[in-house]
Amino acid sequence: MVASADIGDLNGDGYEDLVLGNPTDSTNGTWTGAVHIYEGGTSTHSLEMTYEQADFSVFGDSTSDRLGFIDVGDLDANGLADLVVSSAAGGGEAYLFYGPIKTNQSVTDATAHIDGIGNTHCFLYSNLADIDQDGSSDLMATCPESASGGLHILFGVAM
Ligand SMILES: [Ca+2]
Ligand SMILES: [Ca+2]
Ligand SMILES: [Ca+2]
Repeated sequence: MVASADIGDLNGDGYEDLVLGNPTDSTNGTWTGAVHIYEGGTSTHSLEMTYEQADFSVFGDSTSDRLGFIDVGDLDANGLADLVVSSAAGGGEAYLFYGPIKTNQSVTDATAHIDGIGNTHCFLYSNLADIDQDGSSDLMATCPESASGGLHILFGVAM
């Protein structure tokens, strides 16, 4: 199941890569979830791609976490694409992976980890955009069931 898809140069080779979030992946247990990255370049992929054909993946490690809601942007404004992966664990969590990413990853490899706000769907509908126009992507997290009810914005920091 593809829950979300985005494009960005995650491995830093100058070609855009295809990123697919698959929260029903069960590689490490039932619905641990995964993100699959297909490298762009001069060679072509078949139009009928399977998850097994991904060049590398990010795997969840806890049953029912459903890792796999993704966004690609440049959080630290260094010109390299970064990956935000959300899961349904606990109050909904987000994992930040700073590019370049070139090999299989686990959630324990994430550069940063953000906990949700006490409800079950925080970050699942997150989005990246440069709201303050300083060159860094900013993370918008909608937490529809939180007491404060809504949109939280985490500003990226240019380095
Ligand atoms: Ca690339
Ligand atoms: Ca970056
Ligand atoms: Ca920004």
